[in-house]
Amino acid sequence: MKHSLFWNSALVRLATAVAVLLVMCAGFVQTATAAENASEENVLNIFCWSEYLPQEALDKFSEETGIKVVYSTYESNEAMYAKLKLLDGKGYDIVVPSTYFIEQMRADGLLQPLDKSKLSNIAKLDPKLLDQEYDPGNAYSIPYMWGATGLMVNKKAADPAVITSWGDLMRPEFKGRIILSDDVRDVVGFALKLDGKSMNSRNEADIKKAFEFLNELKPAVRVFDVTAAKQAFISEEVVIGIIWNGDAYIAIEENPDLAFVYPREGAVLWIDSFAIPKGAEHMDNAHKFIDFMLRPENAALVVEEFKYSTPNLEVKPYLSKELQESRLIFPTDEDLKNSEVTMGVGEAKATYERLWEELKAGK
Ligand code: N2P
Repeated sequence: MKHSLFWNSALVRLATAVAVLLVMCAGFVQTATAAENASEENVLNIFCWSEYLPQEALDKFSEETGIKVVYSTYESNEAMYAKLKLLDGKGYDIVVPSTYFIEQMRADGLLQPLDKSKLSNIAKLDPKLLDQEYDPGNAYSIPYMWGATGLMVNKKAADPAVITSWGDLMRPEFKGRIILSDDVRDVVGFALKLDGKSMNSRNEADIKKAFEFLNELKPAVRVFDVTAAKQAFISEEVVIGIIWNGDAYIAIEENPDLAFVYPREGAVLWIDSFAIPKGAEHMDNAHKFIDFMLRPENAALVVEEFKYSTPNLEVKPYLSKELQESRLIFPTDEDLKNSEVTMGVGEAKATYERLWEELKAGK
């Protein structure tokens, strides 16, 4: 009896100790989860083009809000889209697709609608860039930056005054020293423009004809890589080709023999917008960030660093006179005559892609 009493009380003590331990553990686990949640709430995962978000702006955002920014980059819409598809829209809180990819991602259900009540600075954006066919009412996207894909030429190879057309790429003196973009719509876009067609043509015959021109041009092309264009022009590895206006500005600063041309048939324009993937876990932070970047003084940081055009109408006073007057950053209507923004091409997309693969493979 004594014996069993002893054991009973020992058991009770053990059970109590275990219970206390369990409660402590539970408390610990609970605190850990709470801490994790709190830190999760203070994170923002951004997936954006490389060289497109100034570190200064990200630091300023983190300082102001206490939200830690994790910034991953991509080099093309296609790369961003493939990753988002694979992750089923999870893993990122902000992405920055161009027009026709917003349309595609909306159709795929990869984006979620924005809460405009949290975006007080939309009113600062140029209405001309809002409410476009790829996202009526901007339900899913807010323009971040826009720009032009045009021609750059090295004065040592040709007088920029005589280079006025996409067709000038065919001049024999440029053979083997041409850079083109690795973006199908940029490249076919200019070939369509050269033929007097819309760069958003869905007409099979138009598209085929544009590819015939590109197949003829291809032997003269040294490389297809728009991200590498800035460096390739600065180092004079290439003397003519496709470049984005912001990269062109920076390249000219480094190598004054370079000049940018808005081709007379029209440049290929793009608008890149903030959007929130459907699986985003930090919706509030994402809205805070978009609204932060829409503030003119923050949008100005982007123009200062990357020299692209901004949809924000209140940015100019924050920029130096030189930037304000740059036709690379703020093209005139004349510069953009005949230019078009890349839009979705519906079913014709398959034709573009098939002929692009064939062009690249040299068929
Ligand atoms: C800058 C990216 C420019 C975006 N590196 C072109 N759509």
